[in-house]
Amino acid sequence: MRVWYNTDCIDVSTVAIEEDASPMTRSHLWFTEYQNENLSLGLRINQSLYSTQTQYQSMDVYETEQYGNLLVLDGCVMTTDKDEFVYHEMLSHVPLHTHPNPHSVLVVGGGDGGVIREIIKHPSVERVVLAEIDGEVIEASRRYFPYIASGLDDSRVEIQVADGIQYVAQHPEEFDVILVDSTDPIGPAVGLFAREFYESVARALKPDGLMVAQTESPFANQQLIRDTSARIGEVFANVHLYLAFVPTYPTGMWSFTMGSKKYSPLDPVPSRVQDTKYYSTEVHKAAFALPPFVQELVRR
Ligand code: SPD
Repeated sequence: MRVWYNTDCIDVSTVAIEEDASPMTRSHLWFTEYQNENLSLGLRINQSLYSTQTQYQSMDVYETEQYGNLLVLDGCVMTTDKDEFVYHEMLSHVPLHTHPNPHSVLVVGGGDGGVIREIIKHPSVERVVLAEIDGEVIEASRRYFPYIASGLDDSRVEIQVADGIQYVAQHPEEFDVILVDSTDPIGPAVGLFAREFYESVARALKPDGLMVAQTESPFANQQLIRDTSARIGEVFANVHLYLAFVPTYPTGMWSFTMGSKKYSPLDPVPSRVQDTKYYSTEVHKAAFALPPFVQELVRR
């Protein structure tokens, strides 16, 4: 059996579920994310748990042998049970330890809830808005990723099933921190990488606010990182790129770009959270030490 799904994940890609010649004791099914013409990630799957076409994207949930449950949107790996903590901790705790006293936080995208779960660990945070365009992602996460979604019912969390671009435009000077937990820069997420969006984000932030966006892989998405860093740098007084290692994302090396009106992330406040598996003050500082080939991408 060989079933191919056409997707648009990162330039040229497809997703395959195909049999292999493994012993009968293991599942013969594999999920493959073809990241470009020459690169793929393969995960043995025990079973397909859910598959649908929402109003905005295709969505699949698989149980994998290596990484637990896997969420796939438009053919791209979004998160897995076993390695999600890296991405969610680094997208949230780095900015929340850069701002000295964050009270109100907006998450654009991120309907799985992983970033929300981390944000509410901060005692100073009084209000968190999740602006996710696709309500079906939220529901699937609650059902198949209960730990990742576990913060969504916190009393400080307000869920808006809404276009994040419009939401940001309609809420001037409201937030201390805005986090852009987007899908890859295809389909509904393209606008989240545009200069106009970053200008709108700057307006939605308070005068000392800051933002972070996930900005893909320095190996696989160099032009996107150049463009994004330049755009955020044109809008914010300070722009900084930092790195983390996410095993199931293309190449494993992942980047985040911070735009800050006032505060520098290079001198974080002491850690306010105990139960992290990746984030620490030392990791925070080290994440901004860039290899020369990455420095080259963000040189202004
Ligand atoms: N190629 C993977 C990019 C995924 C970025 N967002 C993931 C959402 C997890 N909350």
